Parts: sequence; structure tokens; C-alpha cells
Amino acid sequence: MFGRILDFEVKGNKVYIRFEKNEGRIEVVSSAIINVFSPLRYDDHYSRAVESPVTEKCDFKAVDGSGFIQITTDDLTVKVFDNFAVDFYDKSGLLLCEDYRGERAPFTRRGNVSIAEAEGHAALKNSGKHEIEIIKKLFGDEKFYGLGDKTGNFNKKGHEYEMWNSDVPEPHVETHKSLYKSIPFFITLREKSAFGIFFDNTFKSYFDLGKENSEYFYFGADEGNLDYYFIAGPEIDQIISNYTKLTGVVPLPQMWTLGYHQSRWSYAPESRVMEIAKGFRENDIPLDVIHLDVDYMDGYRVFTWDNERFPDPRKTTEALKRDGIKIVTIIDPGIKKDKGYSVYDEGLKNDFFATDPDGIPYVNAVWPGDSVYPDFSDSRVRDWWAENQKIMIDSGVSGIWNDMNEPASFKGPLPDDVSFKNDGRPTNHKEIHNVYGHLMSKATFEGIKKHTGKRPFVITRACYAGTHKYSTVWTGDNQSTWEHLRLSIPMLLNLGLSGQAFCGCDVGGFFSDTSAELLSRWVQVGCFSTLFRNHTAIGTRDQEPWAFDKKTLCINRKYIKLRYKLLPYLYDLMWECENTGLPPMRPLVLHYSQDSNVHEINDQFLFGRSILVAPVVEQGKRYRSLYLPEGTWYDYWTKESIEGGRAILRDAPLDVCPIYIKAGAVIPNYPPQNYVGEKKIDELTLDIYPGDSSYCHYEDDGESYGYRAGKYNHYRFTQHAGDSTVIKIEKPHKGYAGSYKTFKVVYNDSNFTKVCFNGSPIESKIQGSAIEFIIPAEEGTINLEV
Ligand code: MIG
Repeated sequence: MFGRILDFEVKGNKVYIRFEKNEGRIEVVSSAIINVFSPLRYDDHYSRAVESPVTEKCDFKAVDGSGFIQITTDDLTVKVFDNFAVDFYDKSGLLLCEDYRGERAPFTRRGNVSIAEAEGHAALKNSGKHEIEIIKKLFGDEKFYGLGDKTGNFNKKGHEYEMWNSDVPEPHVETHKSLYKSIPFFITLREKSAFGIFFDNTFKSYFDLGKENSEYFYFGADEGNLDYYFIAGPEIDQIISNYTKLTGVVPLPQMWTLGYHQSRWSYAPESRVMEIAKGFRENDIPLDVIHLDVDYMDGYRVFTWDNERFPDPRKTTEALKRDGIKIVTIIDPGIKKDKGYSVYDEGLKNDFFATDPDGIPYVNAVWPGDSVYPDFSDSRVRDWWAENQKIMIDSGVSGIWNDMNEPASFKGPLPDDVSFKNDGRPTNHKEIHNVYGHLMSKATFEGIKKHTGKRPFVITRACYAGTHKYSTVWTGDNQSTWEHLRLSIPMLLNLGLSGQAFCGCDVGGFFSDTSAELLSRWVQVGCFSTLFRNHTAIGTRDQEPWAFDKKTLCINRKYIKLRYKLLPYLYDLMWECENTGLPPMRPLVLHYSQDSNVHEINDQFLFGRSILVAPVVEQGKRYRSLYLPEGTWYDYWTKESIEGGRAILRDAPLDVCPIYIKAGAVIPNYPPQNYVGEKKIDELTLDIYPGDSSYCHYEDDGESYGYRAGKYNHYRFTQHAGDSTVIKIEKPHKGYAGSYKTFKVVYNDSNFTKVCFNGSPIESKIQGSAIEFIIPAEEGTINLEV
């Protein structure tokens, strides 16, 4: 496709390379990020993911080697050869990644497949050749992570995937190549290195990570630009930070969005919603959000209410708010083709809908029957959609749930030639499909932001790379099965590594009937996922925390309360996420990449740096083996200390999710609340575990953008542990009035008996193996002595 190198020229951060047949470009985005580009479709990047300029000024050299061009930055050396083969080395000269110099050679499939088809088996086919194909050599030591919401195990090696947003109502299994989301970004971990690759192409794309041949992996697409970013490691956290420099970070959400959400397809009419709200309060279970599914609308017309079921939405939402409960409503993209329905009429008048090639609005069917599809690739339509959010906001809705935006369609898939305006670059469905949900979410976010002035809460099912700037996601229609509880962990971990750090799955499972035991175990995972929402389908058995027996209720209550206790810790993690891109829910490999025992763990994860969770994900299991990485860990329930770097066995009765805390951890805890903001938190508990460490706690008003103007506080706790222990408290940033008057310190695993704060003795009491005391919430020094 490229032929021999003829010559090259450096302009700014780009090296323009003339090949016999095409032009290639290497752009030094930063010393650790290299873009490989060829203008096969547009003359320059045309990205829906990388929205603001990211190129940093940095020194690099481009020289003529013999037979190749060598580009050197502080972190990387890139060698470009004939046929636009590109090899990457780290600064020590270690080869990280090289283009495979042969042709693709898929394995042979044997037998007459049509015989199997007769029984209904889908014929398996090897993926054909693609217009754009980047084939990289496999050295054999690779692990692959990321790629969004793909099914299967955490490590994607040996599998193939496609990026084509798909509504998949049937059970999600390992052989599915695509689900709702397209995040064409993955991380490759090798023995002594790691790197990331982001293939920024919105057409259907293909990823084969060593399935068809163990000599290479490849990614490709049939159209669009050749446009990928190589992101240097060696640490996985650096790769994620650099990936989110390109695609943006998850902005700090309002704190209530991190509380517990209850949902069900069929919460209607109003009295049923009130009954659910009451159920939580009567059963002493915290709740911040109830979601209303399609049932609230008037004949599935978006931005309307069914006046019989919800006679006065504003009154309903206000009554719920008095009890701390916020309403989130679903909005689908499909607009009922219905003269007289204002949203349809307005869209039609203004040419806001995707059309067939003749310019006639394209019609398919979704919930309301015949429907048209807003063209979110047109900024005028996004502005209109943003304005429409006001209708919901005015009725007191606090967040918007975007469903069906793959886009889904009941009368077959949208044809390739459905036309979109694409912000002045008219195109068809093939280019827009994978960003349809992304652009819808962006419009929703902008609208809520404009009309509330607060940090918007949006959930979307479909997304592309970079959607995390605008929206949280859930993993779509899972099933109430143990298999899907297990699947949710690698899925959420890979979403987090793909930038989409604010994510969750339907706790309890969506389709089919959950069981008491399954719900009990699922809430133990949900407790630690950023989006914590129980949701189920219409017609399934009840799935609220009290839907089963008393024991199940108690287990739900225990973990939902634990979530509320840990909220300040999770909020700290969200702050960290906005600043570094790191997800709160993390695979162990993120912090222990040198330990090969953690590279493929599918059923354990970290919650920030300090908490390790090893949930039970098998029916009937009342103990489990788990792996603790190096260092000292504390069993959260017994406070027993355990040396890591080995596997252990832990009892796990149904109400126990094994949780471990890293030595040195400072975990901020809130007192019990029914919902976020119920109480003014004047005392923050600090749950501290011995060990040298430093921890930063973040505090702000929990809802506004004031923090962007410095209206927040940072508290730093630095611990020097030993025969006598010193904990220094500093306030490196003071920008917010704050509500803490005191800190209640719970210092675990202690034989200390004396406490001083700023030199004066402080009263304390021994509680089990901990010493507890209260100090003013001020800067100072705590001294602990025997
Ligand atoms: O295909 O609105 O994934 O969460 O409850 C059904 C009804 C359409 C799919 C979503 C699901 C939601 C359901 N929707």
C-alpha cells in the first residue's frame, strides 16, 4: 500500500514521509506518545475521541538511517521502514513492538460447514483481509488488556474482537466479538515493558490478538484514516494517563451518583415508585437514586411523561428529593414518527434526522413503533438535543440514562447508506455507527451542564473512545446467572483500563430471575464498582434488596451501608481519576505488573491502591482461595495481618466478601446516612493501618464546579510507623469552608496506649486490636506510643 520511502521532511511535531504510493506521517504528540498516520480518507486527523489539541512541544530528532528513518524522543525511538513498517524501542534500546514483515496467514478451518449450518450453527469464518491492517509481531510474552466491554477473560490474548456497537439481548458469551461499546484501545504487557495502542478509527474495526496465528497480532479497518497512537509505558498507570491525555478523563461526578441506585424496567406508576422509595427507608437501606425506564413516557415518546401514570412529575420528583432520592429517566434516540408530537415535528422541520441517500428521513422501528434517528453527528442536532434536556430537568429529573444508542433497531440493522451530516463532512452510517451513542451522550452532557450548572450525570449503553468525558456506562443486558456475575469483573476492569472508569453492571442481573444467593454475592461486587445500580427486566421476579428473605435483606443492607461508609474514599478515587485517568476499580496488574501471578486474575480486584476485594462468584461456595501481592495486608473483617506474595484460603460465608487492606492505608469513612448529604459530616473517621505511607483526602461541596476554581480542600496524612508512630496531618490545599470539626482515628493492629496531638495528651480507648481517639480536624502531628 505504501511502497519504498522516497524522502521525508520535518514540520513542527510531524515527520512527513513520502512513500512511492502514499503519504505517511509520524507525529510526536509527546515524548511518550507517537501517532502513526496516513491521510487515506481525510487530510488530517478527524477524531471524535481526541477533541482538544494534545500535542506537546518536545525535542525530538529525525534522521536518515540506512534504509529507514529514525525518530528519537526522550522516551522512545521509532524506526520507519519501506511499506510504512514502524518499530518502537524504549530509551534503553529495548525493542517494544515491531511490525510483522510477512503476510497474514490464518489457520485452516476443516470440514464442510454447511452441514453444521443445517442444525442452526453459525458458520465460522476467518476474518478476511482489510484495507487498513497493522500487523505486529508477537514475541510470546504478551498479555492484552482493555478494548472496552468485550466478553471473556481479563487477558484478551488469543482472541479476536470487532468494534461495532451491538445491541445484544441474547446471553453474552465469550465467543461474541462485539457488544455495545467500541473502545479501540488496548494495553500490551510484556515481561519487561508495556505499551498502549489506540486505533482511532470509527468504522467497523477488527482486533486479532494472536488468534489466527501465534506469530502476530493485528488491528484493522476497511475505511477511514490509518491513525493510531503508540503509548509508551513501562508502567500501566503511565499508559492510562497518557491515553486519557488524548481522550480526556472522567470528570469528578456529583457525590450522590456514587451512592446506591435502584432500577427496574416497569417502575410505574408513581405510586409504585413511592412504594420502592418507602421500601428502602423502612428497611433501613441507603438509597440515592431511582431510575425510571421507558414506562414513564407517553407512548414511548422521548421527552414526554405519561400523564396517567405520572400526573405531576415535578411534584413526584420533589417529594422524592425531600427524602434524598433523585430520579434518573431513560431517553432513547428513536423518535416516534408521529405528526403533532413536537419533538418529531421540530426535528423534521429542521432537517435533524438521519436520512436515506435521497434526503428523506430514514425510518426504522424501536419502542414507539416507526421511528426516526436524530443525526447526532451534526452540531445543530446536538445543540437541539442539549436543549431538550431542559424538559426533563424542569420536571425535576437529576440525570439521564441513554439507552438503545448503538443505535438499536427492531426492523433489521440500519443500512450502510443512511446519511449523516457529520459536521460538514457528509458521510454514511458506516462511519457514524460507532460514535452515535458517543455523540448523543456528549449532547446530553452539555445540555444538563448548561441547564443545571452542576456536574451532569449521564449513563449510556453505547460508546466510543472518549465517551467517559461525558457519561458513565453500564454493561447492558446481562443475565441473572453466576456466569454473568463472574463475567462482570473482567468486563468492568477492562472498561476501567480503557478510560471508561465510571462503570457498572446490572447488579442482580437483567434478564431471567435472580436468586437470593446470586443477589447476595452480586451486591458484594456492586459495592466496589463505581456505578452501583441494581436493575432488572420487565417480567422478571422482584430484585429489590428485600425481595427475598431476611438474610438476603441483611446482606444487601450490609454492603450498601459499607458503600456509604467508603464514599469519601471512593470520592477521593474519583478525584484521582480526574487527575490521572486511573480507574477506582483496578485489576491487580495495574499496581503489581512485575508479579506474573496477578496477570490473569479474573475474580479479584483492587479498589484504589489500598483495598483488595476477592468476592465469591460461585454458587454454594463458602470459602475461597485468593492471591495477595507482596507486602502486608489486613483482613478487613478480622483485622488479622497477613504477609502477601502468596495465595491464601479464606472462609466466606454468604454474608462475607473477603476484603483486604494494604498496610499503611488511611481509609476515610462517613457515618451511616440514608443518602448522600443527609447529614453534615462534622466528624470524618480515619481507618488507619500501620505502615509508612502518605494519603491524600479530598473534600468539596460534592456537586458544583467550584472545585475547578480551587474550592476544595486537600488533607494529607503521612504515617511513619514503628515502635512509636507519628502521623502528620497537613492541609496542602485550603479552598473550601469544609464541614469537618473532628477526625475520629481508628488506628488498627496497635499496642499503643498513649496518644498526643500537637504535644498534648489525648484521651483514647482500646477497641479490640485498635486504639481510637478523636482530634480536631486540623493540621498537626499525632504521636502514638506504648
Ligand atoms: O431492549 O428500556 O439495556 O436496561 O431496561 C430493551 C428497556 C430496552 C434495554 C436496556 C435495559 C432497559 C430496556 N432496554
